[in-house]
Amino acid sequence: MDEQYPLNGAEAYIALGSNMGNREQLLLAAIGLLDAHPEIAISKVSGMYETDPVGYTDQPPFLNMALALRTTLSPLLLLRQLLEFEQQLGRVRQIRWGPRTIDLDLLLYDNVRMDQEELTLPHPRMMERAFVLVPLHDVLDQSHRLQAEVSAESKAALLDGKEGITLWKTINWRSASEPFES
Ligand code: X6L
Ligand code: MG
Ligand code: MG
Repeated sequence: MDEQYPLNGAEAYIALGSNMGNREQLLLAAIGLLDAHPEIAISKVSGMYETDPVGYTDQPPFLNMALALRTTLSPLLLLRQLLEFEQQLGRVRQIRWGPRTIDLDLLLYDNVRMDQEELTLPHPRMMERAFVLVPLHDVLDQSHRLQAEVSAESKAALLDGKEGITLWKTINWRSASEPFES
């Protein structure tokens, strides 16, 4: 049997960003690595948004996305796996807030709150970043406790246009665990 068992475990949300190299291919490669992991199952994939750089603005525009996934990894093990995937996809940390091939940020993990040197949950700055909230809104569960806030903030950001966020493309993504059509 090549079919995977359904993966229960925790619900986590990940933000992805790329502004070096073939941004779209890098985002797709990151999704592929995540989906191939035996303890991670992707449940939803956002649109791909092109976004003006924030923080350090003298760099190329980003493509940003978000994913909803289920995982049996703990928060810290999931974070370390994300950092390992960044390395596999050629991430080299040079300038703080500078260009990167791929950035994989853990935003939310169930309702876990933690504040450790290695990891803070929820992500401490996610609600201030439209390039995170707009894609997150695409994948956030309807019944999530942050749904109203994320929805309001992301709609405002898209409408006023000041945030420099535009939908770049929508991808057709299917989980490896879904059956193929015959
Ligand atoms: C004042 C000072 C205001 C710093 C904002 C915001 C710093 C965001 C860093 C900030 C400040 C960040 C991305 C990005 C970065 C991304 C887009 C960061 C880390 N990552 N811009 N800038 N997308 N559009 O993924 O998020 S650097
Ligand atoms: Mg980031
Ligand atoms: Mg990061």
